[in-house]
Amino acid sequence: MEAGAVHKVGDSAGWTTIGSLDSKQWAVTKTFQLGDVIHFEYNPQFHNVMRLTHAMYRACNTTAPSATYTTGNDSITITTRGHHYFICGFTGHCHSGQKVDINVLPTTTTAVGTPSSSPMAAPTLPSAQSPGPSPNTAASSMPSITLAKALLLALAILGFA
Ligand SMILES: [Cu+2]
Repeated sequence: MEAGAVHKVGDSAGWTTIGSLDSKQWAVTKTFQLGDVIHFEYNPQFHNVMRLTHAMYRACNTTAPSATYTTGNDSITITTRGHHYFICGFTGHCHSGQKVDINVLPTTTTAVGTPSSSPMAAPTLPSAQSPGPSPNTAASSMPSITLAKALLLALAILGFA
């Protein structure tokens, strides 16, 4: 198996309550695949890592984690698809946003003995062709044009203020 990418949670800030809003944003901007490593770096005196179910993650319920990591330098390899929920188990930290949702998308890029390595990874879009613009579309799109004009006008006013 290919060595997966290593994702350091929170990037340079690490796993912390400081800038925790970025922690959620951090996960959103990443693409996770099977075999990738989620790396948590933190001060174990102040933080830990708990793996939870979705319900417990949402509630910041730390009573029965699936796993707990406490070294301050934890690497967790993702071996299953779907969501992986991690929080800090220290009181209040999860509630203040020290939680992360690692979503491994169901991409089929596992190169297990595929002879033809054609790049077929492109998503197949449903070929739902609309039957051409009807005369009604022009009329129905009028309000949005007016709205766009109003928005542009508002922006222009703001720009000149
Ligand atoms: Cu913490």
